[in-house]
Amino acid sequence: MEIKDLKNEEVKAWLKGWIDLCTPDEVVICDGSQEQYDKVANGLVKAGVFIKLNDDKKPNSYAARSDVKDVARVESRTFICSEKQEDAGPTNNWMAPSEMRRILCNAESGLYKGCMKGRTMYVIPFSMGPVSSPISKYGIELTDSGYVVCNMMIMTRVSLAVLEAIDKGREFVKCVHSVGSPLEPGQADTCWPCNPDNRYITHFPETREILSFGSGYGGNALLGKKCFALRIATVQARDEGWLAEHMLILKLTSPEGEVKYVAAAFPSACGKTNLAMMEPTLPGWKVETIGDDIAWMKFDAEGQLRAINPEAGFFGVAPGTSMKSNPNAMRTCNMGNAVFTNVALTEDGDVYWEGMDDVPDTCVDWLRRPWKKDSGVKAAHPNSRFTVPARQCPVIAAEWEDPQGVPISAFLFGGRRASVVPLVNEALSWEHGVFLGSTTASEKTAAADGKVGELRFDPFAMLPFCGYNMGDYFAHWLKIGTKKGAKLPRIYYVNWFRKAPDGHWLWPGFGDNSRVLKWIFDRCDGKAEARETPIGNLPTVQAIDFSGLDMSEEDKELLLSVDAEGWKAVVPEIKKHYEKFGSKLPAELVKQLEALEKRLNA
Ligand code: OXD
Ligand code: MN
Repeated sequence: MEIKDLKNEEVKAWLKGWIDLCTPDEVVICDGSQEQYDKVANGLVKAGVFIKLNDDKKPNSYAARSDVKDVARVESRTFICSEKQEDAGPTNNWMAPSEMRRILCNAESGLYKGCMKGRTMYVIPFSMGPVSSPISKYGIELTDSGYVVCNMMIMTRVSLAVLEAIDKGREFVKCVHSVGSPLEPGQADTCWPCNPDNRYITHFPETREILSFGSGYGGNALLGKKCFALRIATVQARDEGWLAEHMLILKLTSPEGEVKYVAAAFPSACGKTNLAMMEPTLPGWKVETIGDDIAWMKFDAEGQLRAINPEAGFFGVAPGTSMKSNPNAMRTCNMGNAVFTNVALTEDGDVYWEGMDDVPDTCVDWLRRPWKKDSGVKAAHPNSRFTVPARQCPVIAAEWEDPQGVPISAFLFGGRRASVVPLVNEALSWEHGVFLGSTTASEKTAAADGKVGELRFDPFAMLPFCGYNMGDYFAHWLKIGTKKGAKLPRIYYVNWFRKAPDGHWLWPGFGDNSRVLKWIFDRCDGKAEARETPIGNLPTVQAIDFSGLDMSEEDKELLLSVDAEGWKAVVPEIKKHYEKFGSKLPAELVKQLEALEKRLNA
C-alpha cells in the first residue's frame, strides 16, 4: 500500500501534516512482512546500528548499542497533557496540551520541525492484541528509526489489515516518534541517533495521541507498549468500563488437568517475566504464558472478566535472566528472531549479560570496550534488553492469541518487602483487594534515594504508567467491583522477598512460587485452608505444600506470620501516601485503612 492509496480523509490529513512538519526524505508504509523486516534490518547492519549475530547461536538476530545517555525510560521527561492538570494527578508530570504542542509542533520553532530531514519516515499500522479480537485496539506509529520498526514488528502485530480497517473509519491511537536528529546532506549518521537533551514522551489522553521526541530506547520509542497499552489505554478503559493493567497473565494447570488463569502486577524488575514463564517445582503442575507485562481485561456477556495480552513479544530485562532464573526466556532467545540492546558480545558472535550461566573469559562490553572476566566491570548495561517474539516461547499457551481472551480467576499484587509482609495474603473482599493494590510498595534499596527500608509506594505497579489521576484510577477499580452480575477475580498480595532477622531469605522463589499458586488455585475452588487475620486471609502452615523444601519450621511460621507491630508502623506511611491524592482519594480506601488499624489494635 502507498500513501496515494489511502482513502480516509482524517488519516490522509494527519499523515500529510506530519510529513510537512518533519520533512523526511522518504516515506515507507510498513506491511509487517518478513521481507520488509529483513530489508530494514539489513539497512541497519549497513549503517552500523545492528550487528548480525552468529546464526548458529542466535538465528536471524541482531545486537544494537545505544547512546550512553539513552538507556532507559525517562520518567522525568514523561508528560500527561490533559486539558486539566488535576486529570493528570499527583503521580504524573503535566503540561497543558497547547503548551506542549507549541514546544513540539509549532510550524516555525517546534522541535519536530524538519526533524526527519535526511531520514525515512516509516508508517507502522499496528494492533495491540490479536487483529480480530474485540478487546484489541489499533494504532499508527510514525517513526524515523529503523530500530523502532524492527522492535515494533516483534512487539506488536503490524499489518496492512489494520491500516485498511483504520482507512474505513476504525478508531486508532495516533503515535508519532522521532529520534530528533536530522541529517544535513552528506552528514554521517551515528549508530544511535537521538537527542538526549530534548526528550519529551508525551500523551494527550483526550485526543488519544502520543508524541515522543529525542529518545530511541524501549518504552520511550516503542509507543505500543507503555505509552499506548498502559497510559492511553488506562484512559480508554476508564471511559469504556474495562481494565488496562501492568500485569502478566499465566495459565495454571493442576495435576488433575484443571485450568485457571491468573494476572499479576509487580513493579518493574520484580520478576514478572520469570513468574509468567516459571517451571513449577511441584510435581504435576504446569505454568504456561499468556503475557509477561500488560493485560487488557473486559467483562463478557456472562460477567466473566477476560484478558488478552496486547503485545506480541517480550521486551525483557536481560541481566539476571539465566537457565536457573528463567530457562524458558533463555530458550525463547536461543530460538532467534531477536534484537538484543546494550548487551555484551562474545567472540563467537553470541550475546552475554550478567547472571548468565556461563561467563566468557573475554567479550566486548556494551560500551564496545574489551572486557575480561572478574574485572569487576559490568559487561552489559543493567537495563539491557532482549526483544523476542512471544510465539516462539516454549511454554506459550496454545490460547494466548484467543481473540475472546482468557477468563481470570485471581489477581496478584506484590513488591519487594524484606520485612512485615507475609508470603501470601488473600483480600477479605474486592474493596480490601483494591486497598491492597493501592498500597503496593517495595522497600527502598541502597541504590535509590531515601532511607533504606523506607517504603516506595507503587500502586497497582502503575506509578509511571497510569494516564490519568491515580485517585480516579482507584475509584475506577472500586467501580469495577460494583458491576452487576460480574464474576470478580479473587485478589492476593504476595511477597517472595521476605528475610529473617539474621538476613537470610525465607523463601526460595522462582519455581517454588508454584506452591503459592497452588494454594491460590485451591482457594478459588473454596478448597484450601486459611485463617482470618487482621491483614487478610493467610494460609495455615499446613495449607502450603512445603514438601521437598529444606526449610525450618521456624522459617515457615515466620513466612506466614502477621507482624502486628510492623503493620502498625506501616499505617502512618500509608496515610502519608494517601494524602497525595487529596479529595480524589475514594472514601472507601480511607475506610479500609481505618478498618485495618482497628483490626490490628483489637
Ligand atoms: C518494562 C517496565 O520495561 O516495566 O516492562 O519498565
Ligand atoms: Mn513492565
